[in-house]
Amino acid sequence: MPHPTELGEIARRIRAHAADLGFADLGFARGVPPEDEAHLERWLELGRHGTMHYMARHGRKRSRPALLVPGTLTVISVRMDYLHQDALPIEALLATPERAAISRYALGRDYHKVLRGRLLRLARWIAGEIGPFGYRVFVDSAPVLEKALAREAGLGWIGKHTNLIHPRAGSWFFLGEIYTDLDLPSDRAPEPDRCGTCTRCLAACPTGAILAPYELDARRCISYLTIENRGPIPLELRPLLGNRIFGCDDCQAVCPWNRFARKVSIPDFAPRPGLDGALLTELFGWSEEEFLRRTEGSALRRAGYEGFLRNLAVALGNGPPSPEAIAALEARREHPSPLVREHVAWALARLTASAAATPEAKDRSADPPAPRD
Ligand code: B12
Ligand code: SF4
Ligand code: SF4
Repeated sequence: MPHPTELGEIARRIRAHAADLGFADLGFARGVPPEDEAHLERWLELGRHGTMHYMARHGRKRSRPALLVPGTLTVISVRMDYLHQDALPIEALLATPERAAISRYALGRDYHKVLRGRLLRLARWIAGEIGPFGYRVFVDSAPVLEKALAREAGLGWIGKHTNLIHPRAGSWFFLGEIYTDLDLPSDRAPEPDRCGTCTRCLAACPTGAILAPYELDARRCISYLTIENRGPIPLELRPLLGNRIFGCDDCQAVCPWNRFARKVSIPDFAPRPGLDGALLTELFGWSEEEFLRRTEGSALRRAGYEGFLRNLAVALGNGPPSPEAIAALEARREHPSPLVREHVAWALARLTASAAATPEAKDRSADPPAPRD
């Protein structure tokens, strides 16, 4: 173990090497204050985690690093920007309802793999510099309170939409950590909360999932509904999803601090060919084999093939009642999965109703239009 006076210099060099590995920032945290633990526990008690049972499974290991990895003294927290220069603006996709709006973070290679590989390289480099030390690397892979740790490490503040924001870099970034038994100095104070009187994210959320500033009900969040949720999407929320088939970016897209976000050219985060701006009907035509092949090493895998079709059915049902959309849904009417069949039936009923309600249809038929749900 190095002498304490050497540790400040080591911390400086770790930060410099992290930048060489592509991390946008790095800081050191000892743990999180008791308020975060209390908020987490209240959130769980209120059931706001829905079916994400892994959020409740590990007790206080999530809020106390040394309970998860005994001997942990310092958490090295990193962030990595992901908004790729080649990605289409999400606003443009939301304005074209026949196309799929995929959350910008999921267009390239799975971030867990990208960050984990680089964090391991960073940890091995540190060991090469100072000798063996105890460490574990995490990227959303264990009970870790990543945002609160990053805030304590000086990487930003948790905004009213509950994502971490940096005043000069916005919020389009991922977080990762190295839990270490090194006694590294916290060399930065946490960033102050700069949300001020702004409430844009609360107003922009399509499903009203941000119940109050800093309070997210995951059960209403489109990210949860389209990725984590394995069951049906609640009927009353389906029309609100629009064409968002995997995750949602709305609360971040309206955040004024994202004016300062830098776009990246990291090849791992470049959109996969044919994915960004793809037609819903095209994606809905993928076989399971094609889904598995096209989503190899991608975060999109997490929804599973059934979940992917479920989400696409909802998006098609929310889109224009074109012959192509109706034909694509008809082709999946007898899908072996009851989950997919039910969402397809919902979408077809909706499209048929809206086709009947268009002025052209009214001209063609004397029948009253079918009611919309
Ligand atoms: C569960 C989870 C989700 C859930 C729940 C989100 C949530 N806010 O908790 C769902 C599936 C909805 C989700 C969605 C998304 N996620 Co997510 N998710 C996680 C995960 C695994 C745990 C988050 C967690 O601890 N939640 C627990 C609750 C209690 O946390 P919280 O609501 O933020 O509350 C904290 C504070 O806000 C505060 N607090 C709570 N209540 C109150 C009340 C008051 C009054 C106050 C003052 C404070 C306060 O205390 C709590 C503890 O610190 C982390 C990875 C990890 N291991 O940390 C990624 C993570 C948070 N997700 C991430 C991302 C990118 C997303 C999405 C943007 C993806 C997308 N585009 O679809 C969305 C954003 C949705 C949103 N507005 O938050 C990134 C965020 C990066 C960043 N810049 O912050 C993370 C860190 C993954 C990573 N390694 O990069 N996610
Ligand atoms: S990700 Fe979308 S649904 Fe979830 S809180 Fe943000 S705006 Fe709302
Ligand atoms: S949109 Fe406004 S309130 Fe929401 S996180 Fe950004 S600055 Fe804070």
